[in-house]
Amino acid sequence: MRGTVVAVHGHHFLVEGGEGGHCGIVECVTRGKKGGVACGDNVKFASTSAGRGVIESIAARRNLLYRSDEFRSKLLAANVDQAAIIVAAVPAFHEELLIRCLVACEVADIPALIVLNKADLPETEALARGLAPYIDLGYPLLQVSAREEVAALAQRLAGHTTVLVGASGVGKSTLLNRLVPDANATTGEISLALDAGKHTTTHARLFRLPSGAGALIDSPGMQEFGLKHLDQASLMAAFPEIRSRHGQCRFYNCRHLKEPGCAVLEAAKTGSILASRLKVYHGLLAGIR
Ligand SMILES: Nc1nc2c(ncn2[C@@H]2O[C@H](COP(=O)(O)OP(=O)(O)OP(=O)(O)O)[C@@H](O)[C@H]2O)c(=O)[nH]1
Ligand SMILES: [Mg+2]
Ligand SMILES: [Zn+2]
Repeated sequence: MRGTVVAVHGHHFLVEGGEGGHCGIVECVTRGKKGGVACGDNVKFASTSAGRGVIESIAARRNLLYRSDEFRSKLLAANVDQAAIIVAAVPAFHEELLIRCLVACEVADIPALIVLNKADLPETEALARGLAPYIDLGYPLLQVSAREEVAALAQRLAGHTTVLVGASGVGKSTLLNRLVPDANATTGEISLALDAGKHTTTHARLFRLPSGAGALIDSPGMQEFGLKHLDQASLMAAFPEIRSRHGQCRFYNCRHLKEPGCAVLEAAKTGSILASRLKVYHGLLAGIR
């Protein structure tokens, strides 16, 4: 039988059997130590008993969003149409995490949009201004409030499979519950002492949108987004403002570090490239060499 992985719990996977999940949920394991199954994967599985089965193979993926450190990879979602990176002014916004999420999407060839949640909070306005340059980079920026108005986001999601990613506490699961009312996802308070979320969601989970077309994948919030899987060429291609200046530096193999005649460094000097983004680029480059 064929199905879609809708939840990953360690070595157990919930698989929705049949097209659009009309055959119900089957709890599966993998044969041997295969691992590497992501939420959104299309799999072939064999039924072993009522409601249980074994995953036999994973179909070729259209794309895969994941993070990685020296030791391992953490798969976030496979076969998505887009990623919605959720940010908020509370808990404190960390731009480097946003940039790393965007880089991961670029490398995986997944279109990304930025969703500024908690528009009902007064702190949001300043952050919205700070994020405006991202629109010029080509990333759509939507302002929503999971407590008040999510229409702009609902419109963007219709008919697509979208993964929600971002820091803990930004409101991913709250947004999911608004958009998929019977999802009943657990949401958590924010730790005021730590100015951070409490890592309420522990597993990625896919939900069908109520309209029937499209799905939403909720994922656990992260503090860091490891990108050990980057190589130099894909790093340079992952920054639109660097990509668009390709061939404009004096040296054809310029890495935009401190080379003379570097078009990227020039642009940063005049403010047309964000210093914060260039800094993260340099950090990632240093991690590759
Ligand atoms: N004021 C305000 N609070 C919100 C909004 N959306 C979510 N929250 C609150 O933010 C807190 C965290 O929400 P969650 O949905 O659990 O956040 P999450 O991103 O799923 O967090 P993790 O599962 O830990 O990654 C909860 O107290 C929510 O009520 C919003 O639009 N406005
Ligand atoms: Mg959550
Ligand atoms: Zn350069």
